[in-house]
Amino acid sequence: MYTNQRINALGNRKYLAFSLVFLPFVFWLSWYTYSGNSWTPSLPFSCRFQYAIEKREEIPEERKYVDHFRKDGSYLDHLLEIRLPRMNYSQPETMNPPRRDILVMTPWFAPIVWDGTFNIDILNQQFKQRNVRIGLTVFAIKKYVVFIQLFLETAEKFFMVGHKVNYYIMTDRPKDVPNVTLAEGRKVVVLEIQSYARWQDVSMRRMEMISLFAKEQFIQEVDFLVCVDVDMRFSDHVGVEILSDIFGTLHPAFYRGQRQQFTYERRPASQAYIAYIEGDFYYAGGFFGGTVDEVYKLTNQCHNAIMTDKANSIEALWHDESHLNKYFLNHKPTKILSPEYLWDNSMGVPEVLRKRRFVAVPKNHVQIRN
Ligand code: UD2
Repeated sequence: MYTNQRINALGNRKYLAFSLVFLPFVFWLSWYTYSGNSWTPSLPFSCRFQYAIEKREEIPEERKYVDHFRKDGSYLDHLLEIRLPRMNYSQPETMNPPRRDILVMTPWFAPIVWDGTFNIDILNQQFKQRNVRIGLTVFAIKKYVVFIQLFLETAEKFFMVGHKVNYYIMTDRPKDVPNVTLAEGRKVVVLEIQSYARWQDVSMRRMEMISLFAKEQFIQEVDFLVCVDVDMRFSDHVGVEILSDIFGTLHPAFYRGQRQQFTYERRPASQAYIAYIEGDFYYAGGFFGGTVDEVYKLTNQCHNAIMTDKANSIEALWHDESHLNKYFLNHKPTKILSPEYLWDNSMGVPEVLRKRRFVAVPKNHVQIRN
């Protein structure tokens, strides 16, 4: 009897222990699901997921939910219903292309962006629905800080107007970055970096810096990166029509040229070497971009090639620009910007150029680089 009571009591205690420890554990397990490095609640997931998609820029930690469920097919079940509103615009005509004077498509079906080839209202709607965030990286080392003010002021007028923009200003002189009034949803992020004695190294190290910050910071903060020279001003619309996985820009001095005339690196000893029988276009070092992933791949690969050249005591003819051209030979850009997006007024204004959107600020090279 005593024994039986003990057994019953023991049984009751076991049952109590089971209820107190095991049941909450089972409940906890069903509540949580493993996500990457962290435990995340799964029950309220669909609400959080929608919320994460809609508000992700306000609560960056929510991105991990989105990223986790993208890996899994259930993401497709949770997609928001996205459709364009009714819009009024002229019909695209199959037999009447808007431009006949220029190439608008590469042989690998990448569009070449010229004025008249796109409808910005449709594109703005599409990118707004994606709540796109754009990072504009620009380097202002040593005396080049003098260009920041005009660059930012004109960017506020013409660059990605109505969209979210982070201006990433990489400089060795953070105190010299001027205060410029910015529209809502846009901010300046000053990143202090080291300077190099030679201007060639300043130019080439941009690849290293962009790849480092892409991995550490940009990937958390923006969807696309646009990487440009600072000694420039925006003088007409530059918007979401430029965005694509990976894009480059036709250099203003070579967009009409034959590949043999391009100033590619021609010495086989360099990683940037391109033979005379190769090459599609000559791309400018001063304007490229894409998704953060793709820009990371590009800049990381170009930086490694620059370092290999350095170890072999060779420096490509046009520095980072030569390596960029080599990269684009092997990894074709998914969109190409016409020279409207990088022009130098000292080259005049050919008829084909209906707009000059981003133009070089005249400078004394020796004075400013010294
Ligand atoms: C020309 C071309 C550019 C590229 C480059 C080759 C045009 C409009 N531009 O630009 O596309 O072919 O030559 O290198 O045709 N920088 C500093 N501090 C320095 C030096 C450079 O911050 O002391 C940065 C800055 O962001 C500048 C960029 O590096 O915009 C390139 O500068 P650059 O003066 O070498 O290039 P630039 O204007 O002659």
